[in-house]
Amino acid sequence: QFDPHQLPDRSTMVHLFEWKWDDIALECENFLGPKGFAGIQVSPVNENVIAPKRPWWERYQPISFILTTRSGNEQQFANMVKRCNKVGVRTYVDVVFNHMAAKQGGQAVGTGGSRAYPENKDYPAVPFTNADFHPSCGIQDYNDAYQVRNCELVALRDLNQTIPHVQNKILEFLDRLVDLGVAGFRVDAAKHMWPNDLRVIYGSLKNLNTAHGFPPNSKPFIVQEVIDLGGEGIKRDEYVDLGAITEFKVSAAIGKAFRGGDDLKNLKNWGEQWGFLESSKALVFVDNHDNQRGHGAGGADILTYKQSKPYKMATAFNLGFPFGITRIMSSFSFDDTDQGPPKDSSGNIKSPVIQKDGSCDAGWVCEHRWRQIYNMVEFQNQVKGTEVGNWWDNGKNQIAFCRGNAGFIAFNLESFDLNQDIQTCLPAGTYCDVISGDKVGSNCSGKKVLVGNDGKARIIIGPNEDDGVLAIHKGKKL
Ligand code: LM2
Ligand code: CA
Repeated sequence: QFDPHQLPDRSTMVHLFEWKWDDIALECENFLGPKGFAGIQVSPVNENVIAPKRPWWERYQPISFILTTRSGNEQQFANMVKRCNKVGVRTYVDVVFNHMAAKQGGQAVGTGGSRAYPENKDYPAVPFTNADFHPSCGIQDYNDAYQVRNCELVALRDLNQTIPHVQNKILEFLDRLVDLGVAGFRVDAAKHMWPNDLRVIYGSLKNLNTAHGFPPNSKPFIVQEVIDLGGEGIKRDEYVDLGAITEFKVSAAIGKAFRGGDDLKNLKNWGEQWGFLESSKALVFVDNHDNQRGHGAGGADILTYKQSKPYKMATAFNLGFPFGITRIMSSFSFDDTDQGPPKDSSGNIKSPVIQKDGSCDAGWVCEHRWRQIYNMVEFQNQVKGTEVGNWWDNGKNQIAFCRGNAGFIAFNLESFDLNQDIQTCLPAGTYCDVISGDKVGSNCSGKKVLVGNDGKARIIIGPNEDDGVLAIHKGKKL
C-alpha cells in the first residue's frame, strides 16, 4: 500500500480537479503519457448530492456508490482508466467514506438520480440506514480524538466504519474500482476515521488488476488525507503503518520559503530534518484543492497559480529535490471559494479548451500544461534515483544544486542578479534551459548553458525575469 506502482522512468502524479473522464482519457493520450506523467488523481467518482449553484465541494457529499457524477458515468470512467494505463498513466481515486451527504433541507437528489434522506440518515441507494452512523454531534475540539472521529465533520453524516455492513459496502466500492484498473486511492478525511477500522478495510482490499499491467499480488497504493501541522489530538504517526500520508507541512513550508518568509539556503536539508515524514511515506505538493482556496491547512503561506512566479519556483523545487511522492495541482480558475468548475447553462461541466500554444482556456488553469511545470516533470524523470550534490548558495536566497550527473537547477529569489560560475556536475557541452524555453530541433528557444570541461557553467538569472529558476538536464543537451 506504499507503492504507487508508477512506471520505472516516471515520478509524478497530477490532480485533474473536477475534470470529466472523457477529457482525461484524451489528456492521457495527447499530453500526460507523452510528457512522462506517472499518474492522475481524479475527483470523487461516486454519486454525490446536487447542491445549489453546484459548488466544487458537493462531490464530498456522497449519496451512493453508483459511479455517476458530473465527470461521467461508470463506462466512461472504465474507458478512461484503461486508456490512461495504456499510455503509462496510473489512476488514483479520491474516495470519500468517512461520511455521507449532510442535511439539505429535505430530500437530497444525487448526480445519478438517486434519492436520499439525510435528515433520517437514510441512503437507500447504498443502502445505509440510521444504524450505520454515529449519533450526531459536532466537532468542536480537535484535541479530542473521539470527537474528531465520531462526530460530524461540518455536519456531514458520520458513518461508523466499525460496523461490518459499512465495511462491506466500502470494500465493494473500492474493489469495484480496483477491477476497473485503478492503482490506488486518496482517502478523504482519514483523520476522522479510526486507524483500526482503516486497517481492516485496507487489509481486505483486492490486489490490483493484472489485466491492466500490474504485477501479481500488488496492493493498491493508499494515501491518507491526515492534516497534522502539529498541536492537535491526532497525529499523522497513527496512520503511517497503514499507507502514505498527505504531508501538509511541506505545502506550508515550501509556500512560506518561496514567498520570502524563509531563506532559500535553509532548504539544503529539506526533508525529515524539517519535521516531515520519511520520504517514502510522504505525498508532497505545493497546494491542493482545499488549501488553494483557504480550506484545509496552511493558510496564507500557501502558494497557488495566482502567484505564478513563486508558484513555478516552488513547484520546480518540489520536483527538483528528491523528497516524497510528488503531486501537481491542476485547477480551474476561481474568485469565490465555493465556486465550482466551469459549467454550461444546464450545469454540465465544460471541457477544457486547449489553445495553440498548448495552454488551457475556458476557465481551466491547467498548471500541468505550463512549460516550466511539465518540463520539470521531465527533469524529475531524467534525474530519478540520483542524489543532491554540490549544493551552492549565496548565504541567502540564491541556491543551486546538482542531481547526480544528470541534472542541475538554480533559483534566484533575491532582488538582484544571480551571475556566477557554478559546478553543474554535467558532462561538458551546451544545454537548453527548460524553464526559459525548450529544445526545438537542435536549437533552444530559451537560455543556452555552456558547461565547461571542469563541469562549471556561468549561471545567470535576473531578478525581473518571468521565472526565477534555471534547469538543465542530460535529456536536453544540444
Ligand atoms: C476533506 N478532507 O478531509 C476534503 O478534502 C474537503 O474538501 C472536504 O470538505 C471535507 N474533507 C469533507 O469531505 C469540503 C469543503 C466543505 C464542504 C464539504 C462538504 O471544504 O466546505 O462543506 O466539502 O461538501 C459544505 C459547507 C459547510 C456545510 C457542509 C454540509 O461548506 O458549511 O456544513 O457543506 O452541508 C454545514
Ligand atoms: Ca468519522
